[in-house]
This record gives sequence, structure tokens and C-alpha cells, in this order.
Amino acid sequence: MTKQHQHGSLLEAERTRVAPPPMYRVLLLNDDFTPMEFVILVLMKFFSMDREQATRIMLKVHNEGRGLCGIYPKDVAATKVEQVCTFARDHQHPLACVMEEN
Ligand code: TYC
Repeated sequence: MTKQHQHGSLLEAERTRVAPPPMYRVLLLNDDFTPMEFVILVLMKFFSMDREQATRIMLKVHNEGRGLCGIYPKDVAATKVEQVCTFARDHQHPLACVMEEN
């Protein structure tokens, strides 16, 4: 279909444009047992942060109870949560990771 094809007064490309996907925040939650270094490693491994960024987010979670790791489409956010939860369980840490619609 050409760009010139019209429906009503709208060009086809305008009429069929889709909404952006809903985005989800991925958050880490604080607990009293997971080692700070483990949380830093999680943020580096699954959220592609350097050590400085990861340390800043870890301390924010430690001091404020929760902290933002990233914002992603639903399937990507769900995969991050699953990866973090599995990695934490595999190492016997209670670290919790959740997603929330933006
Ligand atoms: N509060 C933990 C401690 O003092 C560190 C920690 C930080 C745990 C962030 C979880 O998401 C977390 N060892």
C-alpha cells in the first residue's frame, strides 16, 4: 500500500500507527540478609551497569527500601525479574525483584 493511499482525511501510515507498548519498571527490594556485593553483581550482570552505577543503586535500595533498575517492555521486564530471582535463589539469598506497570 502506498503512502498516498487515503482513508477519510488520514494517510494510511497515520491511520495505522500503533500505540507504544506499555512499559514496566523493574525494582529491587531491600532485605536484611543479601550481601551488598551480591546486589552489586546482580545489577552489573543483568542490568548492564558499571560498578559505580550498581553501587549507587544498591545503596539507594539499602537506604530507601527499593530502587529502580530499569524500564522495559513487559516481556523484557518479566525476563529480568525471573533471571534475578533465579540467580538469588541459586545462591541462597532472599533478594526480591519485582515489576510494576509505569
Ligand atoms: N540490606 C542489605 C545488607 O545490609 C543489602 C541489600 C541491598 C539487600 C539491596 C538487598 O536489594 C538489596 N546486607
